[in-house]
Amino acid sequence: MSKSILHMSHWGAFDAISDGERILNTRPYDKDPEPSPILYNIPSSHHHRTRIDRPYVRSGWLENGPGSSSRRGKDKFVPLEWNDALDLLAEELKRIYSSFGAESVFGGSYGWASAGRFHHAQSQIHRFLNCMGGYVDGVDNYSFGASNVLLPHIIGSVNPTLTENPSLEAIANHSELVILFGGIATKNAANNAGGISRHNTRGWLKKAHNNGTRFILVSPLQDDIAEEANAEWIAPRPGSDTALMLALGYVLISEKLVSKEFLNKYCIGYEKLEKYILGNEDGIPKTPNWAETISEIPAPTIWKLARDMAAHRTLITVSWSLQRTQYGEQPLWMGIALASMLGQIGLPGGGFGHGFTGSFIGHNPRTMKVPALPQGKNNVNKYIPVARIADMLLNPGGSYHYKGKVLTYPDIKMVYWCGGNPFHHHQDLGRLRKAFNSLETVVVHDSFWTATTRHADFVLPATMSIERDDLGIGMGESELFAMKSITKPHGESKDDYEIFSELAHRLRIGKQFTEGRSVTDWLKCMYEKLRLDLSEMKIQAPSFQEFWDIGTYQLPTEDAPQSMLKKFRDDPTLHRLGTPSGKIEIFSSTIESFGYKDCAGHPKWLEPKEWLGSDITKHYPLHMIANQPKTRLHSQLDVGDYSQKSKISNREPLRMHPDDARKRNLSDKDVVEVFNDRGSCLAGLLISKSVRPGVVQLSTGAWYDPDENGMCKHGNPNSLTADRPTSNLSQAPTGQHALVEVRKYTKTLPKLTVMDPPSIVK
Ligand code: PGD
Repeated sequence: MSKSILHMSHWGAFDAISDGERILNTRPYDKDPEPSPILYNIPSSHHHRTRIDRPYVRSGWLENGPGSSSRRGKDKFVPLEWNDALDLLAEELKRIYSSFGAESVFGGSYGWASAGRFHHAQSQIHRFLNCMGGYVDGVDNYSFGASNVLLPHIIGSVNPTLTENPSLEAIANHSELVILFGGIATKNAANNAGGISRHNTRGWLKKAHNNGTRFILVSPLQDDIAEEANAEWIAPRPGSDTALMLALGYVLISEKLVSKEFLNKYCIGYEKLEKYILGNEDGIPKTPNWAETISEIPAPTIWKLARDMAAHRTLITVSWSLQRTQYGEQPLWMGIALASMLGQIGLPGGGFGHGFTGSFIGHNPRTMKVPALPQGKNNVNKYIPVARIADMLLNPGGSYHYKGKVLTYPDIKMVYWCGGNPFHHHQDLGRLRKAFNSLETVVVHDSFWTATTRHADFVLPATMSIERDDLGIGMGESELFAMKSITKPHGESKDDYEIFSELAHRLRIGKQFTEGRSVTDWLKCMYEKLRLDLSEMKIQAPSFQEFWDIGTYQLPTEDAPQSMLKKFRDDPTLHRLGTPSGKIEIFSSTIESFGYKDCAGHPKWLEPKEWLGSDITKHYPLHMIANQPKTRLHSQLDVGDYSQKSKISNREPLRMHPDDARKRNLSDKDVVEVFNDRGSCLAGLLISKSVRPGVVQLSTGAWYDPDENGMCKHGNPNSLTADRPTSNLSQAPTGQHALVEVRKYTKTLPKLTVMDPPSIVK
């Protein structure tokens, strides 16, 4: 029997036994109290028929050369020897860089890829393209794009929301009332970028509940918090949270429960918000009755909740999902304003929290940086907010607003992607297809025949992390893992590093890219840097070999945070915030000066284009929530057993309230068609009372599988979502919400295409 090998993934550490080729058994890391079952997608995906076994080039690209093509996504692929594929690609890179310059290459390459510090796909591609002369980058992210841009104006930086959220321990010990706008979903806490050693959200929620903490979930989905919290459920119309928060503020004002002391000392601009809440700005007082007409939450519930908030140590949290909608800046900003009105920011277990689902909120954070692969310098000064990719490709030279500036889109000829799946993560995938068709050449490295690889011209097979050595540690985590390869690579696949090295040698930038190091040399070099940093802290870490043999190493940590902005509360002069005033900006004159109607100087209720109060409901009366999946991370390993078991007639499950199913004459397990003006997809129906009436929930990540009319046969919600930015300020993605209608699918059920490799020319 071979010995078990410890490895790390975004959804947890695990031990695996293999015969060198196949994984025979996996077991979660023995120190993980609540391991994630997503782990069980790994063995079944490993040698799945959709693994890419060797390099391929799209048949139309070989026939006609580079250029726009509507065959992308439908074409056949020609298998090539590695040397031939890399020679051809090196020539194409030379042509693009010499004819159009580095400004014509989009290498933002957004995506989570796999755990591992060295084989981190984005670092690899950025390093390579920087050696080539640079690339057009994508800034911000799909997770918290609006927060990233808004928060520097409000609290000086996004960082407090990544590192100072009160820990679950602080909540269990100090919070009396926790109001979670958007929840703290266990499925989201299962994943952490770079890895997670101990899942513990459910345990802490249980402890908090036993200690008497009262949880109130504000969400259209009841399971956005674990049962252990025993939460009360308030289910507003999706997208109406800002109205609800404004009315809570109205009660605090009218009952004189506002902490003027806190506002005067730590905030600026409250008076303008108060004027708006009282209706002195627009003639509309934001009363609980007003909020009831918008959110459908009864006014008495709002009155009572506000009084309870003022009477207890209260924590208000806003999830990342709330800002992933049109005007997503508003609930976040208003959440901070509301917590400021209560005056508890900086007190243990009180104040404000954001993005309460990353595992890093449950741990004592590490005190030091961990080494990463240096990416080099990008000499191209052009970038786009990451979610503007289709706009950029469809409007070269077009202008758009961002952070108070007017920018122009570059003219992109080549897209090079490594470690992401835009045909999963972007909105309005039909539009993205048109955008990709306009390109001269598309290059993708991935391990699987995802929808993105099917839309590429060059497809280069990347190893999975289980097939290579790496160093693993998650965001904020303190346990470093020796991620040892468990099996040899599938087919002829290579690490991204090896692929880029071989290309780099052909392009005479080999030395610059590799610095003459093998993978093991790099791992040793990165570890030695960490060791040096530790020795400066008077800590003697084991040698690389000792660490590699033991398998893990515990880095120093600090106490878990008790509350966000504690230091600022303790001393607002010494720890002034990075805002122009150094305080929390409830009104931002900087944002006001941009003159954007869709994001003014203070938080406001702005009616979204698509929500249950809009006219569009005449045709599309259901509000679809396209949230993160339970059975996989994004689209990763959708072919794996655990993800596949959740499907209904091979389609992604769509949840609907029984009243809505009855109105449409639908039964549990029916295959349904979900549609709107932008597109359609099939899904398998799950009738559930955990979904608010009027709402349907379809998780992201089912591999996009369009038929000849563009209908996704599998159930990817981004075939229905709008490619609409949050606002002119952030230009962030809004994939969480869309209006749709659902009907029974009565035609013969089409076979999925995406679960098999594309047509290969022999
Ligand atoms: P993943 O499925 O993680 O999705 O979007 P993202 O593109 O990150 O894609 C990673 C890809 O990398 C996979 O295809 C995987 O096989 C590949 N890969 C893994 N390891 C390696 C490697 O080592 N090398 C290479 N070359 N490839 C590798 C996620 C994005 O989706 C995110 S973060 C969010 S928060 C968004 N959420 C929503 C949402 O809430 N609603 C909608 N409608 N849409 C969303 N999209 C966004």
